[in-house]
Amino acid sequence: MKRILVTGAGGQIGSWLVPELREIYGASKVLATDLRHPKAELVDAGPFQLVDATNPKAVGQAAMRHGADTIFHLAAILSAVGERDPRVAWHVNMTSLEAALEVAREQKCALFVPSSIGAFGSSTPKDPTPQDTVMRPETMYGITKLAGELLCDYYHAHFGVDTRGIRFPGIVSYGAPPGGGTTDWAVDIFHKAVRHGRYTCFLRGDSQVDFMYMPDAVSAAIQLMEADAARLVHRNAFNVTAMQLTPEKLAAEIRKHVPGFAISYEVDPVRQAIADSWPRRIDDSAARAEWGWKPVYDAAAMTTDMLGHVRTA
Ligand code: NAD
Ligand code: AKB
Repeated sequence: MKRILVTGAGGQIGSWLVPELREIYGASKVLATDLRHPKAELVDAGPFQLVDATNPKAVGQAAMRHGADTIFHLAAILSAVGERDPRVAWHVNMTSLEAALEVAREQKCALFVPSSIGAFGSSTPKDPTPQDTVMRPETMYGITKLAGELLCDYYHAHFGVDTRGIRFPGIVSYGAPPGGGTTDWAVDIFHKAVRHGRYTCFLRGDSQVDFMYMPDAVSAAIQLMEADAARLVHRNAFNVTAMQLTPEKLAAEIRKHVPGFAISYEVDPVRQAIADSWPRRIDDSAARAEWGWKPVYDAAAMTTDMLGHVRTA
């Protein structure tokens, strides 16, 4: 990777990934793009351009002018927002992906596309969830993620595009807030613990899915794009995980630092149904074997770090 374009750069992942890419490859080499103006830090620290990722011409021109050889395509609508307006989710997620794939094909760019644990559905084995298994997602978000994985495989097989992807679990971070997913509770809980000493969760206390801390998610994306292509069997997309959390379990971890922290529950049936349809523990042995995936943060280390940052924000 020498010259990089990032779509959806102002979101939860992009606001971490762009600074890390700029640190490694040089600030001027990483063009951040988004539909909206992101925080000043991202714009001041390197090139930024307003680009609608669903517009292939706009993405193509931005990539051409920047001389991009690699694209990180992050623009998307997430699971909970996607269920509120499924047609918009389909349009944004699929049109923008097709644009990124076509630009990658025409301009010979490598392409990173994040998938999600949302690409699995109720009929998938839940614990453990194998790398290769039944995939019948029930949300529009999940349908776009699975279709996206297949489209990326197609562009690799038929057009030789170097597509690579990760099925991210829920990601916990401070800074830019999450964009409307089912796993957002695991970020919000830290802010409410620090500010109010209590949190009302929209999922049941025993709802378990996979998670990771943002520094691990960013490292994973960069490590996969730097991996030796000859070692990659799966490409689109790799299971990765760092920890399994429930609201009860994370609340207990937070209570070690915030004595008396209280959690209560007001279950949202839509997001509960989504969480219930997702894996409880994914098997990430293919990522470990094919490109050396290994997380740094477990629940205890993440909780200590998150609370330190949220307290000083
Ligand atoms: P986010 O919602 O925080 O950010 C998405 C960004 O895309 C926003 O800045 C938004 O302005 C931008 N965007 C939306 N429509 C656009 C368009 N038409 N053109 C240009 N930009 C547009 O999402 P995120 O959490 O940063 O997720 C990035 C990617 O990672 C998505 O594909 C998401 O599905 C995937 N992912 C995220 C998580 C997670 O927990 N954050 C987990 C699994 C997968
Ligand atoms: C969401 O909840 O939609 C995302 C995801 C796991 O894909 N955080």
